[in-house]
Amino acid sequence: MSNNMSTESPFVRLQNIIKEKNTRIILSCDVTTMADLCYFADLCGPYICVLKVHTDIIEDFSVEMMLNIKNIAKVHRFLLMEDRKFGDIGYTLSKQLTGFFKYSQWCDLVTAYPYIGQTGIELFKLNNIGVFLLAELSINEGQILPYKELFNKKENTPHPICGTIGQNNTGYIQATPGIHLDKCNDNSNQCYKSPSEAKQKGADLFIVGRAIYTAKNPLEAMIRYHKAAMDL
Ligand code: 6AU
Repeated sequence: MSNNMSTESPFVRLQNIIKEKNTRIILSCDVTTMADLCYFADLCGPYICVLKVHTDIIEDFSVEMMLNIKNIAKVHRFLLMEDRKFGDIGYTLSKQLTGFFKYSQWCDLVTAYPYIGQTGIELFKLNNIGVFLLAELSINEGQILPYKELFNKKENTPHPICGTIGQNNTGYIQATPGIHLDKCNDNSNQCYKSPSEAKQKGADLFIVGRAIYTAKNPLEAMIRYHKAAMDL
């Protein structure tokens, strides 16, 4: 079975969801069990446009449960993003899409390094999966990556390249990770900023993780970040 029988591109679906639900939050749900992922998908689903996952940190990953989460995504209207940061040659990428995690069955969006080149972009297009290209990491030693060349090819925008993951005005739709209202770093060099600081540096979408799913009251935190991003 291949992903997304929908004829609409992930770009169009994402834009429609952002408008209809009035949300600019991508929940980065970096939990380690499928039960927790299901729980947060349902709890936060109404407030987000995308649920971003790192499937390779989930200890009991199952495709069947992931397809259940896809159903939750249909109910609450959000897209599923795999934050694998793909960066390999076409042959390996195509094996990864159909391998253990079966991304091709449930993924709407992925993150990828620009090094995948046009070959990689075409592969995601074939699977109707939208790509957010890494422009710069949210760590102190983050460097600007060569994402512009792929973007500037007319045939790549708005589909399959839907946007960038970046910190400083990438010039395209920009999803910014490293968002927190109460902290400025973690213990691993993550650089946090508030939604309004991120907005000043070009953010259109805000990727929020631990600030929500490790909060004492995650629903309250979800609503707080949703509002903070909308009030800008
Ligand atoms: O809010 P946090 O710090 O709990 O989670 C941030 C999430 C993590 C990172 O793997 C991811 O965002 N991320 C990315 C992405 C989305 O590609 C890039 C980056 O530069 N920094 C970053 O934190 O899932």
